[in-house]
Amino acid sequence: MRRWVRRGARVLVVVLAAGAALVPAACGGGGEPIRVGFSQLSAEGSWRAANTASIRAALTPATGFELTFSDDEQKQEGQIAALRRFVADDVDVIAFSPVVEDGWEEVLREARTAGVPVVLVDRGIATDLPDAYATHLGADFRSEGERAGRWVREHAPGARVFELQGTLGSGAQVGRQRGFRAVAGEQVAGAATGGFTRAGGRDVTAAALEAWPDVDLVFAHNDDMALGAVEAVRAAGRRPGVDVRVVSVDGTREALRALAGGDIAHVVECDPLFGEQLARLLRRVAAGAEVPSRTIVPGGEFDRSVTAAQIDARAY
Ligand code: GYE
Repeated sequence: MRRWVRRGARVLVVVLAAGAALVPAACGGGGEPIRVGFSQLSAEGSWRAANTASIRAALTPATGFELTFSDDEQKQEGQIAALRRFVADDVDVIAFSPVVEDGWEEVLREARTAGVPVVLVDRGIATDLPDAYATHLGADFRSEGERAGRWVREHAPGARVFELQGTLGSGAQVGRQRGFRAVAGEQVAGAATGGFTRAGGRDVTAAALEAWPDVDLVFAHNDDMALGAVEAVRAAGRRPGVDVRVVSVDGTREALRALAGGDIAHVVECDPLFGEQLARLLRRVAAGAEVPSRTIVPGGEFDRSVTAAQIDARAY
């Protein structure tokens, strides 16, 4: 009741201050806007930029949302602080993309006590807390790692692999590593994290090629690092695609271009453009409707047969 009265008053203020033109936009089809607090883990690369753009485009006053967006720069403390602000603001729903899997219990308990539902976006969390969150929308990272591993088993069964890991402890790193190792674990000669960035991928691959001279395949947990790895292979005087093959995850336009050109050997797709799907889910959660505990965003795979038309059609 308290909520309804106060929100009603707030909408009235908007109408009075901004005039009639704002009314249909703010209502987005009749009701009050759904107030969403979203903590994005950072802006570390092209996948994330596309993901943020897709979410922002789907959660607008015209579609019935009032979005408070927080970019928390790869810091879990920053994300926890953002979540606390959202609870204090009494938003209708919290959504967040957790930078790592562990350490969310306390803040999720606070949200639960305050009655604010939480939606996990993209990466997941590891917790024993019952009903820690309402639902999780994102790709199946383990299956992405398995598919990369299957490609390696089939096309490079004798290769020695350097695994270029994403942010340690993140759902994307943990899942991709588990999946890959379950299929092609015996081929892994060494692993190190490049933090999901291009510069990280380049520097860490340069060091790995020295540490493990027999490495002739890099499995990168994302495209930005894969592109950095290609640079490092070249700088070491070795030929990408010939002396050292690179397998990756995401499917950015730049990586698909490198795939067509032979610098990258295979790409497993991870689709960041699920903003509209998130909007539908948030509407249901805000309305207190039943939602599945997990929704998997599907993704395909690209090999060297990728066409110019497919590359041009990429939105990220
Ligand atoms: O693959 C990578 C980004 O969590 C799925 O995060 C996401 C990953 C994505 O840094 O490019």
